[in-house]
Amino acid sequence: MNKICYGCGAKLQCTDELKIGYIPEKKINDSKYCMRCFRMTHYGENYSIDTPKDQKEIIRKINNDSKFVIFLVDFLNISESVIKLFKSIKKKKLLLINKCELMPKSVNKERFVSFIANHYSIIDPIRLKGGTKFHGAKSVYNFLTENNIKEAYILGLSNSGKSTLINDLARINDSNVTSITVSKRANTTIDFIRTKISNDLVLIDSPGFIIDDSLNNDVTGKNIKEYSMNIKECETVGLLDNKYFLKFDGKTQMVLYTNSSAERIVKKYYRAAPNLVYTINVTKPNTDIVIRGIGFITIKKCVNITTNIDLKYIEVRDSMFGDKDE
Ligand SMILES: Nc1nc2c(ncn2[C@@H]2O[C@H](COP(=O)(O)OP(=O)(O)OP(=O)(O)O)[C@@H](O)[C@H]2O)c(=O)[nH]1
Ligand SMILES: [Mg+2]
Repeated sequence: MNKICYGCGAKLQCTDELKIGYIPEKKINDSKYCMRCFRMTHYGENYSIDTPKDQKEIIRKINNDSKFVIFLVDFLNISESVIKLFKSIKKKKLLLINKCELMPKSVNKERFVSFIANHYSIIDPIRLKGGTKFHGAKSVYNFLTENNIKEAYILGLSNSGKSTLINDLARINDSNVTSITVSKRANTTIDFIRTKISNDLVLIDSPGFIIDDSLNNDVTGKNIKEYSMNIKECETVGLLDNKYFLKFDGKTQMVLYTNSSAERIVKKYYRAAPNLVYTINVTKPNTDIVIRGIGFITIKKCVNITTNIDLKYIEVRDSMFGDKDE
């Protein structure tokens, strides 16, 4: 049998219910989806598989091909590790920053794009996407037609919105292709899925990348939100059910951008917070502390922070949103 699930790209099989692509034998002739995609779409069941396609193999395949690449990352997850992955693609490519409708309204989009280009030394085009109508996919369609791109891989981080983009572009083009499965979970798409959007456009969906050096690999999330807090001297912020702490030695304002649930973020004063062995010195006002896997925190004032988060998960950069109060 050589049928492929339209929802996730896995090869359909009727022998092992616990493996990807399973479909009961009696359904094989009239269903386009595997059981997992069917359940995700119809019952909102949400389960990931833990055997994603090898990331190096994906990059190798793309680099041996001549097609254009659209690389998606949502603004929450921009980090050195992700940009390194983006740069490992040696093809003509676009960095597409997604879910931008959730950025603070005051962010100057042009300044933001030039900051990303300069800070991460990116020479490829960068575009922002997000919105209420088709999640802002029309701008991507315009980019593809303006640049005469007829075939492209859609690559990027898991949960960044790759499959959603293809479904949206199909709807914009009134195409009646079968929808690809989308979900809030990691690794929804299992294998490459080729979709003919129109006579002039073919897009290839791909399994999402998971960043290795991430503190929290559960990319499942609510939508990205910001939490603003005024911090007093020696106050401590607990993250992810008080598993991680940040203790501030001075007064500042901080804004946390994350897709973890609000109830998992608490602010408390600890006389002696446990094992805060790492130090981050914020030497410039408006600095971002990126905690890969959680999001990032903009710190408004110079302050020293002690934490139990290993610094290998942390990146310090100028605030990518700039001084919004300017
Ligand atoms: N706010 C917002 N959410 C979006 C946007 N695009 C996609 N999403 C949401 O992001 C989540 C992940 O979307 P998918 O399209 O399944 O992501 P993916 O990149 O294909 O994920 P994998 O298949 O796991 O690699 C879903 O909950 C989408 O509704 C957007 O522009 N804005
Ligand atoms: Mg997908």
